Amino acid sequence: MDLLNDQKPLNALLVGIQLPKVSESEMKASLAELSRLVTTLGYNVIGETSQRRQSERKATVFGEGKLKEIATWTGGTGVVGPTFVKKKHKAALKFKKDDDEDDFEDVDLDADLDYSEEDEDPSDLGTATPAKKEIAQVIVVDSELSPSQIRNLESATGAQVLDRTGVIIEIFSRHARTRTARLQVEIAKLTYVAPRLREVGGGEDRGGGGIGGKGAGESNIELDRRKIRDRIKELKKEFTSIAQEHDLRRSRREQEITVALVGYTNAGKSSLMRALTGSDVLVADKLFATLDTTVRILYPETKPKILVSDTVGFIKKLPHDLVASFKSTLDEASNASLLLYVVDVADPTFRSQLEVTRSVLNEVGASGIDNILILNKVDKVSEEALAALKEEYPEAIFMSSLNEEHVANLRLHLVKHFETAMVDQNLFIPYDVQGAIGDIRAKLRVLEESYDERGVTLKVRAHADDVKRIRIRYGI
Ligand SMILES: Nc1nc2c(ncn2[C@@H]2O[C@H](COP(=O)(O)OP(=O)(O)OP(=O)(O)O)[C@@H](O)[C@H]2O)c(=O)[nH]1
Ligand SMILES: [Mg+2]
Repeated sequence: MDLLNDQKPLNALLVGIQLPKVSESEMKASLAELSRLVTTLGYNVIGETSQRRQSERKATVFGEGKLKEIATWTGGTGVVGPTFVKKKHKAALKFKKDDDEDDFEDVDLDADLDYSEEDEDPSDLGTATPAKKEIAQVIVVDSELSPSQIRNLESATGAQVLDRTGVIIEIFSRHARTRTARLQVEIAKLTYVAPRLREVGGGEDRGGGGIGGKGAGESNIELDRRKIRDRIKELKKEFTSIAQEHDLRRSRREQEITVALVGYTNAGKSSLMRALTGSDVLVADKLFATLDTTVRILYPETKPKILVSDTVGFIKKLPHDLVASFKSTLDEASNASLLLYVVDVADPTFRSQLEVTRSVLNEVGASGIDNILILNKVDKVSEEALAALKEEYPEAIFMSSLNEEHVANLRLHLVKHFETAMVDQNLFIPYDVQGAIGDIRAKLRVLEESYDERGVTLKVRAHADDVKRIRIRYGI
């Protein structure tokens, strides 16, 4: 992980494991996305390659031929050292997180590695050729690897090896700004890093020496791991207390109408939030710009007011530790009155991105909530493509969050959406009832008013519950 903090840009080679169910174009799209992620971290991507494999769990990850090809990019031997392939390391243990904070259980991340050989398809080999003198110092594999797999690849390539999960966690870690986001990221990061700890300085054999005796390296690692466990416990405790504050704030909002913007990273959620609420949330052409939930009022304000919340974006193969850590942030979505699924329609993979969004939201229990599909960034697609999309998604709202007219239409659509659940009622307020008129004007939409000698009659359009609350409060 140290290399990630290095100042000068390092060259990276991206490598994909193409599983049987993955098509050629899906593999390409996934590598293109990985390239954006890796560039976000400041690396210089110099090439990409992939290999078809039956599983992601091969001990050497790729076949002999592929490893040799990768080594031409890195200057390595292309051969996994004999002490590596079948060697299991104590440090490969991960402690399973449990709801009961004191109960950590060791789980071996290398347990289900497959040590068998697999034939290589010659058409996969040699497709990548390094440009002159360009050497990759880093290999980024588009999957999650076990600690032994990382070690084996490093042995064959002589380069630093990162996996997709590590890359995503690092980006989250750099973009986290608020205390909540930082805590969540740090918990996820430590959970990811702990089992991958190893001795620095190539002392990978130190832990294995002597029957029954612990090598110096191993005990150091164990010590570090215990420190990490303690730190995670501490962070979780701190987080629980913050989470309670958040819950409190959320339950105060429960009476209010909230619209949550959800969707893949970079879809344009924050841009839409800005446009709808006139706020200045961060908009950036980078992945995972937003890691916290922000809540603002729909502008111009409606009565009752509509709250809009912006949430963390999703990505394919979102590391599980991150989903768990960000669950409370996503709770914002599961408590919303309406979800806006924001999609970047100019991205050729938007359909699978929508799938990812749906499945993560299912996981956090937000699947039953009303939703509207927003196909955003229409300014980036051709007229013909747009016409075809309109047939494919007749229900969707097509728009650009950069277009004021489109945004105004969406606002109107939202207002109407909530109004259909409203009823028109007459409220009679005798002159001797104090405060009621002001309260009603602040909270409900008043359509008409008429006065007589006994009091005021207001015709309001509002949710039946809200009207009932006012009636009870003022006895009217
Ligand atoms: N052309 C075009 N670009 C847009 C549109 N909406 C957003 N963008 C751009 O897309 C990029 C990402 O926008 P954000 O609003 O930060 O995306 P996000 O969904 O909040 O992304 P994360 O916070 O990373 O999840 C920015 O460069 C925006 O300017 C649009 O309608 N058209
Ligand atoms: Mg954002």
